[in-house]
Amino acid sequence: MRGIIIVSFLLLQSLVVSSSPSPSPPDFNFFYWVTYWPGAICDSQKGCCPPPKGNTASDFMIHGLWPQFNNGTWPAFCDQTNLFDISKVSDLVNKMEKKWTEWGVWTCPSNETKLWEHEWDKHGTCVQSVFDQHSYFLTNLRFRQKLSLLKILKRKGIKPDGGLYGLDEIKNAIKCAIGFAPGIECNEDVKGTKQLFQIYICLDKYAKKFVECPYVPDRSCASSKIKFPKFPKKDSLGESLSVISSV
Ligand code: U2P
Repeated sequence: MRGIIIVSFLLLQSLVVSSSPSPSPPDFNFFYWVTYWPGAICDSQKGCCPPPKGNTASDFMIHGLWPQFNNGTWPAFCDQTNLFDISKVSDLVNKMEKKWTEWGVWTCPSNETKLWEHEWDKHGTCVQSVFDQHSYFLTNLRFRQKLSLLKILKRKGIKPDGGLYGLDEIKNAIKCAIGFAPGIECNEDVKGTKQLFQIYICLDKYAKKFVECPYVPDRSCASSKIKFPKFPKKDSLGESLSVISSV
């Protein structure tokens, strides 16, 4: 009888182990969660095209969640066998249309799903030890919901009004809210003024908590004061298109 109990126990154990393989730990070091400011695309040399549905929030847009190595390099396009499949995120599309669409550069009209496809195929396929397609997109949306960078900046008087603000002032406002300074990427408006383009928030390799950035990208703001451009107006579409067609 005792023998039967021991054999049954061992059998049960082997079933448990084979039905829940332990996932291999991520082979990268941390994540950047990156958002961009559409105003900085539209008043740059390249111009922009608003997303086709036109129902985006007047706020930072998600760019993506990027796995990173501590030495400043990153993996990309890791798996050709699991490319973007919109049917896997159909329940999230409504939210993605508001918070994660591309303000197209060069291509008009802007393609709604191109950025989603690109982000999964380039970055998502390298983080499958942590996320499947659905949880990759959901995690981005949750961070966007949890962390309102625009509100954080506005609370410190930093507004998208086309004015100049201290780079350190912007970093400190975010550090005050989440405990860690972000990386800031600038681009230039048509007059060559450096402006706030993208914000890089560092997350641990499971994307569970904010961390000190092991490596902050040097994103060439090269100026102690940078412009915070206005959010593009709906009727600026014609202007944006003419910028593009004149290039
Ligand atoms: O810089 C060009 C693009 O390379 C990806 N990138 C850049 C810096 C970095 O530290 N990590 C990283 O992944 C970004 O890829 P995208 O999704 O835009 O193609 C970045 O824009």
